Amino acid sequence: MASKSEMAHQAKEVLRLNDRGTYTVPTHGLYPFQWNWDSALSAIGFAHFDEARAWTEIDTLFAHQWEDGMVPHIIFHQPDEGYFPGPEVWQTGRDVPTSGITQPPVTGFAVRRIFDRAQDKTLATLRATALLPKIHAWHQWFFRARDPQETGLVAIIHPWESGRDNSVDWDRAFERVPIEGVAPFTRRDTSHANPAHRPTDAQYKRYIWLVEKFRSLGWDNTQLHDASPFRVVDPGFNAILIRSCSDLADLADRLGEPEIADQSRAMAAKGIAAMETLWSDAHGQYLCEDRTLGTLIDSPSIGGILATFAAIPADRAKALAQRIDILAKSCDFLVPSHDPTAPDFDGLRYWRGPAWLIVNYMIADGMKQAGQTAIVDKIMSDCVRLIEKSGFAEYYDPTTGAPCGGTQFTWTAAMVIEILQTHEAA
Ligand code: 9WN
Repeated sequence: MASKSEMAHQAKEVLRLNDRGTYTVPTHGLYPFQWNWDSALSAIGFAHFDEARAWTEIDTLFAHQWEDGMVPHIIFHQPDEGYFPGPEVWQTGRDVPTSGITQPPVTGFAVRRIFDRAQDKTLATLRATALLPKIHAWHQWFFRARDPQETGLVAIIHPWESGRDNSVDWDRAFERVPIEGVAPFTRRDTSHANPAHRPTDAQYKRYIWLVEKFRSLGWDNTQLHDASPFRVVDPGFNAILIRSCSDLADLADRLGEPEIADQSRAMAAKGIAAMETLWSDAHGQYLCEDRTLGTLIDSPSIGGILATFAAIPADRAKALAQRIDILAKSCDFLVPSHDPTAPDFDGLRYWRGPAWLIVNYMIADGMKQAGQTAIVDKIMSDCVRLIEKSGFAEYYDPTTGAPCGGTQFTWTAAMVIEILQTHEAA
């Protein structure tokens, strides 16, 4: 790939290619619908050249928010045979079908970032003011439905909610999910992407077992948390929620919504304090917690590093920067989604090793806030090296930089636009 401006131009082309008018698909073929955190992060890319389109992306997502506050992880805007599981499996009973679980709530962060930079302040104020109570309702839903014991941290009840679908983090807890008794199905993902880059068949059976279980409970979120055999507290996921609460609080102050500001700040403060329970001195990073067992999960993944996206204490951020330096010794491209020296690392398989630009961006943003600038520069320049070497892939082998999963990927392209515009070292 040629110059930075040529790279930015190509990234824009990817966004246009995947633009369906009022929402984008993550990539043609493999993911033909709207995904939740993909849309929020992609809007940050759109905002650099089309602010109105960026706002529309998020508006469309929130037009499908459930009455209880949840924002689903997939909106099935149009029928498409190319993806499994489709609406006929989820059966959530919505007019426009959606899935019945959620995804990392990064919209609060994205909306604040787009608002802060907006050239068209009138439009930004209008759109952000309308979104504010909806995003707040989603955050409140999280603490109500996914933290019934009021610990300050929320659990995911399906690996798809984490956005890190087949992370090593879930393996042990996932063993509690039965593999038998699931209605027969045909996977579609493996006809679009290399099966060696995707989750296994056994994992898919468990993904679907959970969907069938939640469906049998009528997608009633007052029941799902306690009924799920899979309940894991992910530091990365919680950091995204906490960061979005803090950003929403700042936005609410500026838009004259003091009650939303106070409530958001309280949720963020409680979350930050509770995050300390996930710290592991032995690993030098945060770990996931198996909520069913009440124990930390001995798995050195990127979830515990992404915790830096929230305003964690400075000494923790410093330790995480050191942790990334250690990871850099065993791979050529930061940040691997799993420690390359750990036995379960797999550099090609999805969230069990590959590097992802969106996660790199959030980690770098957190490190920047914590003043860890050397590691920010290293991560950002690795992002650009990955694009130069392998184009706008879904994810990359952190050892070789080889492209994995889908191609011409929307959020990867969006991050490229964002990184080239905002980081001098890139
Ligand atoms: C299931 C769309 C999504 C991302 C997730 C990523 C992958 C879906 C899948 O693709 O998940 O939600 O079918 O594999 O893991 O983070 O949002 O890009």
